[in-house]
Amino acid sequence: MYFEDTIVAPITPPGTGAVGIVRLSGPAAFSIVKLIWTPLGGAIPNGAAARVLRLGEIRDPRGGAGIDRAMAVFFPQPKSFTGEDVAELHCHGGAYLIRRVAGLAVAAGARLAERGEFTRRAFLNGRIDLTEAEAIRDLIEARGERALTLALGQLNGALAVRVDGLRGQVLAIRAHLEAEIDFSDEDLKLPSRAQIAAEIEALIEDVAALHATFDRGRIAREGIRAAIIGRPNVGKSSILNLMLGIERAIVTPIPGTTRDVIEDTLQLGGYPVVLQDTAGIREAGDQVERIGIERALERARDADLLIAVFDSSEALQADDFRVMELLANRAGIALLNKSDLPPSASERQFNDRGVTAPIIRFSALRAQGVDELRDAILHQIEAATGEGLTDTVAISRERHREALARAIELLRSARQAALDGMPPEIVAVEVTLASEALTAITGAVDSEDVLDVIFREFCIGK
Ligand SMILES: Nc1nc2c(ncn2[C@@H]2O[C@H](COP(=O)(O)OP(=O)(O)O)[C@@H](O)[C@H]2O)c(=O)[nH]1
Ligand SMILES: [Mg+2]
Repeated sequence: MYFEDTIVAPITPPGTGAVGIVRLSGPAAFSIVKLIWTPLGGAIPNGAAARVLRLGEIRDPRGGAGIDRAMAVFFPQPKSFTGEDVAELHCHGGAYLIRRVAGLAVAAGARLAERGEFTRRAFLNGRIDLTEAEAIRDLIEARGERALTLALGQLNGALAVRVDGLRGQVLAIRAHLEAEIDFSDEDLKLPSRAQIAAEIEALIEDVAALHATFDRGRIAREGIRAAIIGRPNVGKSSILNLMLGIERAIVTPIPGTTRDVIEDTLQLGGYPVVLQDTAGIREAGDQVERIGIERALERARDADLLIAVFDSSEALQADDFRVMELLANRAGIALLNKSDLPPSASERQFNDRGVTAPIIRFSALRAQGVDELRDAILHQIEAATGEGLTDTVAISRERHREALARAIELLRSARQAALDGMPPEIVAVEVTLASEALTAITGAVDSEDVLDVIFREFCIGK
């Protein structure tokens, strides 16, 4: 499937840089580049031009004015990113310069590419499947090591292979059912209904296992949001600054200093952790502070993890008890800060009030308890992402999750139909729909595959 039009776009970010690249893709990509760019030292001999960067000059063909001294490279179809003829001009990275070069290409017949259009063409031309296309975006947007590993694995086809494996299982079941439909009156040993139901059950478990990787994928990509909460002056902002290693939030002995939410990202175990410092929660306060407290409560609600801070040098008070209540039934950590001072609050009081979160003695002043806090956060991440952290496959998108959920639902009703002794055609319909749901993840299509499996498994033609 090839497109008639040739698209062009700067593929490096807008702004200034050492190099800016303009890419063209489509049937006229080469002729357009040759119109605006001439190699230094004469024309390139035919056949010697592919995939080699060459120095040349860009000129406006209408006026002949020189624009830039730039490199060009040609990737002939089909072995290019999009599967079409692709050419790139590696120019000097000036914002105006790059716009001018793209403008020349448009004047010469190219059309400005839409967002993601190169990748979209790569998919439509069969160069990559949908999961690989998504992986390209994930790689670019990765904010931590985990996200990179998952995205690269997915780009290399890890998710596609896993989904294909599941589809293979579906096809095998379908082949069994179709054999029953086609050859039920012949003398063939066919799997029993209970056997088919058991096969479907095993498949449901495998699909569910992949479905369960969603949180890991999401957390790897987006990180976890950890809200630092507590009454005023317990040391929340000091803790944020200490964990980040920079003076991000203002620290003063005046209660109610922090009013808006201040957030920044920390890397822990390859996951981004978005730490959010919030206004101290208390009953009193002026109007601005009250809005800040509202926001703090909001963040506390939305956070994946609560880091509740208490001043251990003072007796616990009503506002502290309110913070403890926020910890109930949530992933949380309690920090007894200011442990460099003589203690007035003890762990026992937390236990007595039903706090089940791990309690860490901390001193932002002396930087004590930092390792314990990091470990506790990591522990929470591991709990949220599931055990198998070594698994390099994880679904990362709602689209994947919905497709898998649909497949599970269809397989459950197929299993039930098999157990109820429904005609094989009925079971086959559900199973086929499940296969289509899985297919939607990679965008691959199956039809001949079913026949292949039948012949391979049953050797009918012998
Ligand atoms: N002694 C001692 N003082 C601390 C500690 N952490 C914070 N403080 C002090 O407590 C006051 C309030 O700190 P801040 O971080 O602004 O608290 P927040 O209102 O909870 O954000 C400041 O004067 C800090 O220097 C600590 O671990 N030990
Ligand atoms: Mg503060």
